[in-house]
Amino acid sequence: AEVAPGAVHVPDWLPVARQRELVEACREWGRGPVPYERTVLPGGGVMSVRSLCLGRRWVPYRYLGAVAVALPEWLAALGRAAVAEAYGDDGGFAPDTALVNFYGAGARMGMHQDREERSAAPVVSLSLGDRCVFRFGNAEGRGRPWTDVELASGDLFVFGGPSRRAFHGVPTVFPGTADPALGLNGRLNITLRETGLSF
Ligand code: MD3
Ligand code: FE
Repeated sequence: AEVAPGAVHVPDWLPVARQRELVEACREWGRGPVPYERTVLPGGGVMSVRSLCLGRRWVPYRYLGAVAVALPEWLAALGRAAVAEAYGDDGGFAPDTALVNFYGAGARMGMHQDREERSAAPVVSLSLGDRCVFRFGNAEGRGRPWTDVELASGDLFVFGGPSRRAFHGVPTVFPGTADPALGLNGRLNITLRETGLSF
């Protein structure tokens, strides 16, 4: 479903077996040299989400060159397949970064824009585990109008074109709603991005 121009939601895109593999990969990355961490914002606020970055390193609000953990080619290929699924063509999508967000009990993400990437490429979002409310706003500011969409495990969302600059956030995660077969207590979101930065 096209929620707004360039914003395409594909519910239940990933089969459960693939979701399980992704959850296991997310666990494995967390045991590596770049653990999940709460981001401390320049104003002193601490995000409730725990994040990990593959490929580039992200600090608020920019990417750094040092690549501590490579972005696996199979994950980049999944991103290309995702763009092809949403738009009918992968458009040569070549992500160099995956940002993985973990939402434990009570975690949420305030309304924000993703402006660090120097590329017109879309962002691919994959959801795993607990269901949530994803709030998709407008490019002018944090306020209304917005559209609330429920995201469930296995859902794909691709944000390109005009939707790329829209404010968005995750106001609510519904605890205990993940398929028990996933063995995940909380919600994981993987976003694949082209930073457009070369180091
Ligand atoms: C719309 N993550 O990592 S994914 C983020 O579910 C982020 O963890 C949320 O917002 C999450 O920056 C939402 C959906 C998403 C990701 C990137 C976007 C929507 C976007 C970039 C531009 C517009
Ligand atoms: Fe975002």
